[in-house]
Amino acid sequence: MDSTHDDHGDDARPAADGAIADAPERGAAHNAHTAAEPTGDGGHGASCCAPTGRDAFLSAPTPVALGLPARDVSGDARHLVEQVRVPAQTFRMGDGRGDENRGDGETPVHEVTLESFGIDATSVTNDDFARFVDATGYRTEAETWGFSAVFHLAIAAPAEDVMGAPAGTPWWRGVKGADWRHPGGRDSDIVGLGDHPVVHISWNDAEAYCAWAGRSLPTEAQWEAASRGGLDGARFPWGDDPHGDDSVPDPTPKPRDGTPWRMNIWQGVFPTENTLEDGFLTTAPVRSFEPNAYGLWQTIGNVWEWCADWWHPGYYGVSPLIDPRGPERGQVRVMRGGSYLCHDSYCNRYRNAARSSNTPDSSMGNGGFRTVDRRDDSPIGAPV
Ligand SMILES: [Ca+2]
Ligand SMILES: [Ca+2]
Ligand SMILES: [Cu+2]
Repeated sequence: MDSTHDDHGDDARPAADGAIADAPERGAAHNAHTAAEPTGDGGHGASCCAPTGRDAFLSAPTPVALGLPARDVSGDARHLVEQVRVPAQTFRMGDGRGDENRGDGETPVHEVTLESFGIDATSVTNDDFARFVDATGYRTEAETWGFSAVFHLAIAAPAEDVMGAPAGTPWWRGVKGADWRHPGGRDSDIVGLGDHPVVHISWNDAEAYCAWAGRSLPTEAQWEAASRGGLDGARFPWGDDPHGDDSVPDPTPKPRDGTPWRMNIWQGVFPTENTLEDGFLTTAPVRSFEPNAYGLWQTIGNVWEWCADWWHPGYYGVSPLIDPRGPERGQVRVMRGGSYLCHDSYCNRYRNAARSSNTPDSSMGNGGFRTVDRRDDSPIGAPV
């Protein structure tokens, strides 16, 4: 195993994309990274709505082998999530409104050209993920590590299962026994939640699903183009108003204060009092609210969605104009869209342009994914 490390010399950063079979190295690399330079909680993204890495909960994590899919073959009818088509386009990527959280790297706004691609209309659900696990016996990283991150009001576990809270984000707990089948801990289950997004899914878990399903995680550019739904520069998939769209009649039932919400985020006083104006404390069924003009549901809010790319705050300044795929190396992977925990007072990352990230082995109760048509490795326009 360690021979695979030679290519990287003393460079402790994880291997480049696609090294799904390289679990032992990645685990070691993760530990090296977090020991040498903890991601911290002040500078960027992951601190408010998502815990930052497993080491936030564990001072001395035990490296463990990942469970890998029993089979790695292209899917036939395995991946049953409805597909929508994003047309070929050149769009303006990034935040042009000054909404950015400092350090997230949402600027500069830059034009990006993409070919057409198919993408999941919804995030992958518990029912979808169960088909994968039934077929492969795959064990998620939350199961392998024995714990995952749960929002304090969503814990359903005896006190002895609840680990500490990371500094700076006291609303997160590591909960032993929390995983995709037990989103709040051992006293919870997913009965009746088959159409909710699967959560407690690490980037590595999502990649394993993709390998089985013959799919890929979206690149960050694909995700943003899909979420924008063709609306140039808009803050949200439907426009700029978090409560609706000025130009389109809104069929969403009115919540009790008369203000319709178009997404599942947090209303009230974060992190203690959720007024549930949008109807949901944690996850909502994937077809809640209204889809955007391309037919995508809930890119914004509900659950964070992993992207294929490594994250770097300076990437937009150097990224290629055509089909950008992220930095070649990195330590954290991009997450997009925000979650049911996003609230103005702590995190306004429930926007098309917003960026966050986490280590590839991190999992949490508000983290899931959706997939796109499998990518080949040749850049658009390259000779075939
Ligand atoms: Ca909510
Ligand atoms: Ca989402
Ligand atoms: Cu947030």
